[in-house]
Amino acid sequence: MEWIIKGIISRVESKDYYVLSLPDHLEIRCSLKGKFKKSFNLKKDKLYHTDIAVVGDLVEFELNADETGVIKEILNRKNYLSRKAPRIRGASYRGERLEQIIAANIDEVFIVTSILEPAFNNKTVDRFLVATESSRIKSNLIINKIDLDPNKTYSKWSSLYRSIGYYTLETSIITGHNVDTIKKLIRNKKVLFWGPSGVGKSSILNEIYPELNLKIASISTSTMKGKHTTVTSRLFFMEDETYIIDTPGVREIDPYGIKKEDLGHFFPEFNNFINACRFNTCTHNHEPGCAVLRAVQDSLIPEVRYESYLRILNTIEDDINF
Ligand SMILES: Nc1nc2c(ncn2[C@@H]2O[C@H](COP(=O)(O)OP(=O)(O)O)[C@@H](O)[C@H]2O)c(=O)[nH]1
Ligand SMILES: [Mg+2]
Ligand SMILES: [Zn+2]
Repeated sequence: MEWIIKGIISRVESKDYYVLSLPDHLEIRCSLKGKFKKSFNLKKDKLYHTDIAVVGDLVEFELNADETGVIKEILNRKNYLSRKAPRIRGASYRGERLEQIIAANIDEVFIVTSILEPAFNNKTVDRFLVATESSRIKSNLIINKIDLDPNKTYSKWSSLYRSIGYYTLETSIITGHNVDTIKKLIRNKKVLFWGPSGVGKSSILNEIYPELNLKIASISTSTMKGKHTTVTSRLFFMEDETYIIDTPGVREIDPYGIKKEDLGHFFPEFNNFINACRFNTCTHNHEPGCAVLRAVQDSLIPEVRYESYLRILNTIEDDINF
């Protein structure tokens, strides 16, 4: 049969099975054509990432007689978001860590945090921001649960991130504060909600689109396998051109594939100074003539951001270089 149709991967069940979203909220379960697995295995020794096809991928598939499908092509990705694969046995090659792709073809990422329960952690936020910056995906920040913070300690953080240039929203699903603003912002975009677990990602999404009812969505899926332990993201088609990717909570992320001398570029407020450093390989860590360091001393770069920078710098391993 030569009937090629396009769909978007909305869920990865395993390396062999993918659920595709089609217009009109149709879903179809697909396997992957053998050629992908063959080339994946062939390249295993040189492989840098853990995924063949990911949530958000646009694919072409052929329909089988039993209403399942076979993915024949994975179309080029406009972009993708990734992190270092968690340190688990089998996920590393010669001790180096592989790249785990979270999702592809994203217009904007919303990094969701809460001011309390769990407490706001700017170091964690900065790691997420470095990951989105290095993927060149526009990111916004949501500080949720402001109803728990009558003294408005969150405003210190929102001002900080706004001063850097990040669009930052303070929200609460208890008072409904700014929930409509998010809804307007994500209209006709492909957006991904990312952040630590328990901060309210799914709650906010349910508030914006009650029909989403994330729990019901997971119960109605064709297989229940791994329902409670799933570590994959899920894509939902909403109105018009809007789609949303909800991700499972992650405690910490390590940005992938960043060289020490490039890290500064993923702190946008450093960019005005980096070119003035004496050495073009400056890592802005006590090198003489470092303009970034001087800017920190002159309070032109926020000290807390520079502390985050140093901490990430010190944890960068020697990744595989391309
Ligand atoms: N007080 C308060 N609790 C919230 C708010 N948003 C979410 N929660 C609660 O935080 C918990 C975790 O929410 P959930 O959406 O599962 O977080 P996720 O892991 O980021 O998806 C739930 O008990 C929610 O009821 C909020 O704005 N204020
Ligand atoms: Mg959730
Ligand atoms: Zn420097």
